[in-house]
Amino acid sequence: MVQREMVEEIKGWIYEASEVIKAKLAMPLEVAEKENRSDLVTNVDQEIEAFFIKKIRDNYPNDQILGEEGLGDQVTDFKNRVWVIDPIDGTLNFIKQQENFCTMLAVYEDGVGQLGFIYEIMTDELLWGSKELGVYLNEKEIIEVPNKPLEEGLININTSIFLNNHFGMQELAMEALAVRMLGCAGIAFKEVVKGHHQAYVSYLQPWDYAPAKVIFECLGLSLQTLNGESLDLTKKVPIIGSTPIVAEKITVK
Ligand code: 2AM
Ligand code: CA
Ligand code: CA
Ligand code: CA
Repeated sequence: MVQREMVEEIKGWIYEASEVIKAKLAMPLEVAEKENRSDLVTNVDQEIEAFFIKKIRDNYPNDQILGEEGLGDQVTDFKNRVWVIDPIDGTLNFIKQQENFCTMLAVYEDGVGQLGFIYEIMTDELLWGSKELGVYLNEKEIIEVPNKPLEEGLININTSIFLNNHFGMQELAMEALAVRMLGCAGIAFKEVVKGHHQAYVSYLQPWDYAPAKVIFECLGLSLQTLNGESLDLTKKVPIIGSTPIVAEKITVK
């Protein structure tokens, strides 16, 4: 199938899911802890992951699915087509703020990113990228992102990395005009693409960065681990997404 048709189909699923999510915000959430007290999951995370999995299984029955909440497949290799789902990115914000969260989906073929979607539901802002069609913010094409240094802008750093000064990030942060902590990887990557932030640093799982990887590759933005390993979508890694000029300055410790 050509990417244009897949993009329209996936956009339809995302908008349908977002209506469910908005409706669920009016109801009490069931919240459970995962690894620690700030790592939470709700019934909505699970229901939305199940929603996307059904759509994919109905339309692409031979494909593998990697989903954060574990309702998909045990994906051990990225052969053929693999879908990556983060049903609610920024679950803590979803629970505490009812905003600043997004839903994310990516499509890879033989390990190569083809399509990536980051949808911030409450602002109705869909950032999507296609290897064939380019990158769009809703209907507007993004041709290039200004290659600005940290000194001229903002950096978004994961709370734990910043507070514990992992990788010397407090020193790096001092070079920026200010630090932001949005609590949502998808929105953080979107801010870099919009040119509002020059960098985003966090520990992330494959579903947290799979769509951004497609979009950043299309735009020539930099997305790499902080210790120089390539992003292979198999494990949790410390990551920096940034303008190329910022990436050049990051020396790995
Ligand atoms: P999530 O809400 O989908 O879990 C919060 O700083 C950002 O980091 C969110 O995008 C969150 O995604 C992601 N994240 C990755 N691993 C996390 C973890 N163990 N605990 C909380 N957030 C995590
Ligand atoms: Ca989570
Ligand atoms: Ca996430
Ligand atoms: Ca999630």
